[in-house]
Amino acid sequence: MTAPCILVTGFEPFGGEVENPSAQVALALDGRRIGPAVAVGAVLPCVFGAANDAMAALLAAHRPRLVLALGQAAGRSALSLERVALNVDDARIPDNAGAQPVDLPVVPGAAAARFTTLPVKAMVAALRDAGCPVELSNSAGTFVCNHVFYGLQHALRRRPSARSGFMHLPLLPSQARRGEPSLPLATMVEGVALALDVAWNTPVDRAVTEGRLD
Ligand code: PCA
Repeated sequence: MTAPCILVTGFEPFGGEVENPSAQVALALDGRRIGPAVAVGAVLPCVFGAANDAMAALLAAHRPRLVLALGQAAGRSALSLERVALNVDDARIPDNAGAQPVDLPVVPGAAAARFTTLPVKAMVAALRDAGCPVELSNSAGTFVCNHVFYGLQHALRRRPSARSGFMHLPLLPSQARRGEPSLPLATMVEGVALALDVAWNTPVDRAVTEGRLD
Protein backbone atom coordinates (compact mmCIF):
# COMPACT_ATOMS: atom_id res chain seq x y z
CA MET A 1 0.00 0.00 0.00
CA THR A 2 1.36 3.46 -0.81
CA ALA A 3 1.71 5.93 2.05
CA PRO A 4 -0.94 8.65 2.37
CA CYS A 5 0.13 12.01 0.97
CA ILE A 6 0.44 15.36 2.69
CA LEU A 7 0.72 18.10 0.08
CA VAL A 8 2.77 21.20 0.98
CA THR A 9 2.91 23.99 -1.57
CA GLY A 10 4.88 27.23 -1.72
CA PHE A 11 5.11 30.05 -4.24
CA GLU A 12 7.80 31.23 -6.63
CA PRO A 13 9.32 34.65 -5.83
CA PHE A 14 7.15 37.66 -6.71
CA GLY A 15 7.10 41.42 -6.41
CA GLY A 16 10.76 41.87 -7.32
CA GLU A 17 12.08 39.35 -4.77
CA VAL A 18 14.55 36.64 -5.80
CA GLU A 19 13.57 34.25 -3.01
CA ASN A 20 10.34 33.10 -1.40
CA PRO A 21 10.56 31.25 1.92
CA SER A 22 7.37 29.33 1.14
CA ALA A 23 8.98 27.59 -1.86
CA GLN A 24 12.09 26.78 0.14
CA VAL A 25 10.09 25.32 3.03
CA ALA A 26 7.85 23.26 0.71
CA LEU A 27 10.85 21.81 -1.10
CA ALA A 28 12.73 21.18 2.16
CA LEU A 29 9.78 19.09 3.38
CA ASP A 30 9.40 17.10 0.14
CA GLY A 31 9.73 13.42 1.09
CA ARG A 32 9.51 14.05 4.87
CA ARG A 33 7.67 11.31 6.80
CA ILE A 34 4.89 12.61 9.06
CA GLY A 35 3.57 9.59 10.96
CA PRO A 36 2.41 7.14 8.30
CA ALA A 37 2.19 9.88 5.66
CA VAL A 38 4.79 11.31 3.30
CA ALA A 39 4.97 14.97 2.36
CA VAL A 40 5.03 16.06 -1.26
CA GLY A 41 6.45 19.57 -1.72
CA ALA A 42 5.62 21.66 -4.79
CA VAL A 43 5.98 25.25 -5.96
CA LEU A 44 3.08 27.20 -7.50
CA PRO A 45 3.36 30.12 -9.94
CA CYS A 46 2.49 33.47 -8.39
CA VAL A 47 -0.14 33.98 -11.08
CA PHE A 48 -3.91 34.34 -10.65
CA GLY A 49 -5.70 31.42 -12.28
CA ALA A 50 -2.56 29.44 -13.17
CA ALA A 51 -1.78 28.90 -9.48
CA ASN A 52 -5.18 27.32 -8.93
CA ASP A 53 -4.79 25.21 -12.09
CA ALA A 54 -1.45 23.96 -10.74
CA MET A 55 -3.03 23.18 -7.37
CA ALA A 56 -5.90 21.30 -9.07
CA ALA A 57 -3.36 19.17 -10.96
CA LEU A 58 -1.51 18.40 -7.72
CA LEU A 59 -4.75 17.43 -5.96
CA ALA A 60 -5.67 15.11 -8.83
CA ALA A 61 -2.21 13.56 -9.04
CA HIS A 62 -1.61 12.96 -5.34
CA ARG A 63 -5.09 12.73 -3.74
CA PRO A 64 -3.63 14.21 -0.52
CA ARG A 65 -5.30 13.64 2.85
CA LEU A 66 -3.89 16.91 4.16
CA VAL A 67 -2.91 20.07 2.27
CA LEU A 68 -1.03 23.04 3.66
CA ALA A 69 -0.41 25.86 1.22
CA LEU A 70 2.34 28.28 2.24
CA GLY A 71 3.04 31.86 1.16
CA GLN A 72 5.30 34.76 2.05
CA ALA A 73 3.93 37.72 4.00
CA ALA A 74 6.38 40.57 4.48
CA GLY A 75 5.82 42.36 7.75
CA ARG A 76 4.72 39.32 9.71
CA SER A 77 7.04 38.10 12.44
CA ALA A 78 5.44 34.71 13.16
CA LEU A 79 4.18 31.66 11.32
CA SER A 80 0.60 32.77 10.57
CA LEU A 81 -2.07 30.13 10.27
CA GLU A 82 -4.96 31.55 8.29
CA ARG A 83 -8.52 31.02 9.49
CA VAL A 84 -10.52 32.20 6.48
CA ALA A 85 -10.28 32.66 2.71
CA LEU A 86 -12.31 35.36 0.91
CA ASN A 87 -13.86 34.99 -2.52
CA VAL A 88 -12.22 38.13 -3.88
CA ASP A 89 -9.12 39.09 -5.86
CA ASP A 90 -7.91 42.66 -5.33
CA ALA A 91 -4.28 42.97 -6.37
CA ARG A 92 -2.18 45.90 -5.11
CA ILE A 93 0.70 44.80 -7.40
CA PRO A 94 0.73 42.80 -10.66
CA ASP A 95 1.19 39.03 -10.42
CA ASN A 96 4.10 37.33 -12.21
CA ALA A 97 2.14 37.35 -15.50
CA GLY A 98 1.34 41.06 -15.21
CA ALA A 99 -2.31 40.63 -14.22
CA GLN A 100 -3.81 42.89 -11.56
CA PRO A 101 -7.45 41.91 -10.99
CA VAL A 102 -9.53 44.32 -8.92
CA ASP A 103 -12.63 43.20 -7.03
CA LEU A 104 -13.16 40.01 -9.03
CA PRO A 105 -14.40 36.78 -7.46
CA VAL A 106 -12.01 33.83 -7.21
CA VAL A 107 -14.94 31.53 -8.05
CA PRO A 108 -17.95 33.38 -9.55
CA GLY A 109 -21.19 32.68 -7.72
CA ALA A 110 -19.57 30.72 -4.89
CA ALA A 111 -19.68 31.47 -1.14
CA ALA A 112 -18.25 34.78 0.05
CA ALA A 113 -15.75 33.02 2.32
CA ARG A 114 -14.53 29.57 3.25
CA PHE A 115 -12.92 28.50 6.52
CA THR A 116 -9.80 26.41 6.94
CA THR A 117 -10.52 22.76 7.71
CA LEU A 118 -7.24 22.33 9.62
CA PRO A 119 -7.21 22.18 13.44
CA VAL A 120 -5.58 25.61 13.62
CA LYS A 121 -6.12 26.15 17.37
CA ALA A 122 -4.30 22.92 18.20
CA MET A 123 -1.56 23.76 15.69
CA VAL A 124 -1.04 27.25 17.17
CA ALA A 125 -0.94 25.82 20.71
CA ALA A 126 1.63 23.15 19.82
CA LEU A 127 3.94 25.58 18.04
CA ARG A 128 3.68 28.06 20.89
CA ASP A 129 4.55 25.30 23.39
CA ALA A 130 7.56 24.42 21.23
CA GLY A 131 8.78 28.04 21.36
CA CYS A 132 8.10 28.75 17.69
CA PRO A 133 6.69 32.23 16.87
CA VAL A 134 3.11 31.56 15.73
CA GLU A 135 -0.24 33.31 15.44
CA LEU A 136 -3.75 32.76 14.13
CA SER A 137 -4.54 35.28 11.38
CA ASN A 138 -7.99 36.32 10.24
CA SER A 139 -6.93 37.63 6.84
CA ALA A 140 -4.82 36.06 4.11
CA GLY A 141 -5.03 39.32 2.13
CA THR A 142 -6.56 39.59 -1.36
CA PHE A 143 -3.59 38.66 -3.58
CA VAL A 144 -2.52 35.27 -5.00
CA CYS A 145 -2.19 33.59 -1.58
CA ASN A 146 -5.82 34.24 -0.68
CA HIS A 147 -6.75 33.26 -4.25
CA VAL A 148 -5.08 29.84 -3.83
CA PHE A 149 -6.44 29.40 -0.29
CA TYR A 150 -10.01 30.10 -1.47
CA GLY A 151 -9.57 27.90 -4.56
CA LEU A 152 -8.23 25.06 -2.41
CA GLN A 153 -11.05 25.22 0.13
CA HIS A 154 -13.56 25.40 -2.73
CA ALA A 155 -12.01 22.45 -4.57
CA LEU A 156 -12.10 20.25 -1.47
CA ARG A 157 -15.46 21.46 -0.11
CA ARG A 158 -17.16 18.11 -0.74
CA ARG A 159 -14.19 15.95 0.25
CA PRO A 160 -14.24 15.95 4.08
CA SER A 161 -11.56 13.25 4.15
CA ALA A 162 -9.07 15.80 2.81
CA ARG A 163 -8.37 18.69 5.19
CA SER A 164 -6.67 21.84 3.99
CA GLY A 165 -5.56 25.32 4.86
CA PHE A 166 -3.00 28.06 4.50
CA MET A 167 -0.05 29.44 6.43
CA HIS A 168 1.79 32.70 5.76
CA LEU A 169 5.51 32.85 6.55
CA PRO A 170 7.74 35.80 7.47
CA LEU A 171 10.58 36.86 5.19
CA LEU A 172 13.93 35.07 5.24
CA PRO A 173 16.75 37.04 6.94
CA SER A 174 18.34 37.51 3.48
CA GLN A 175 15.18 39.32 2.28
CA ALA A 176 14.55 41.54 5.28
CA ARG A 177 15.40 45.19 4.84
CA ARG A 178 15.62 47.93 7.47
CA GLY A 179 14.15 46.23 10.46
CA GLU A 180 11.57 44.07 8.69
CA PRO A 181 10.86 40.94 10.73
CA SER A 182 12.26 37.62 9.51
CA LEU A 183 12.85 34.05 10.63
CA PRO A 184 15.63 31.59 9.76
CA LEU A 185 14.69 28.96 7.18
CA ALA A 186 15.36 26.09 9.61
CA THR A 187 12.94 27.58 12.17
CA MET A 188 10.23 27.78 9.50
CA VAL A 189 10.88 24.26 8.17
CA GLU A 190 10.70 22.68 11.62
CA GLY A 191 7.71 24.82 12.63
CA VAL A 192 5.78 23.76 9.52
CA ALA A 193 6.77 20.10 10.08
CA LEU A 194 5.42 20.27 13.63
CA ALA A 195 2.25 21.97 12.40
CA LEU A 196 1.71 19.16 9.89
CA ASP A 197 2.31 16.51 12.54
CA VAL A 198 -0.28 18.12 14.83
CA ALA A 199 -2.76 18.49 11.96
CA TRP A 200 -2.32 14.85 11.02
CA ASN A 201 -2.87 13.70 14.63
CA THR A 202 -5.73 16.06 15.58
CA PRO A 203 -9.03 15.04 13.97
CA VAL A 204 -11.07 17.54 16.02
CA ASP A 205 -9.74 20.99 16.85
CA ARG A 206 -9.47 22.38 20.38
CA ALA A 207 -12.03 25.00 21.44
CA VAL A 208 -9.60 27.54 22.90
CA THR A 209 -9.70 31.20 22.07
CA GLU A 210 -7.35 32.92 19.66
CA GLY A 211 -9.85 35.73 19.24
CA ARG A 212 -8.99 39.40 18.91
CA LEU A 213 -10.73 42.66 19.67
CA ASP A 214 -9.17 44.60 16.75
N1 PCA B 1 2.71 35.68 -1.06
C1 PCA B 1 1.72 36.40 -1.81
C2 PCA B 1 1.51 35.62 -3.06
C3 PCA B 1 2.64 34.64 -3.14
C4 PCA B 1 3.26 34.70 -1.82
O1 PCA B 1 4.18 33.95 -1.42
C5 PCA B 1 0.44 36.67 -1.02
O2 PCA B 1 0.49 36.79 0.21
O3 PCA B 1 -0.62 36.78 -1.62
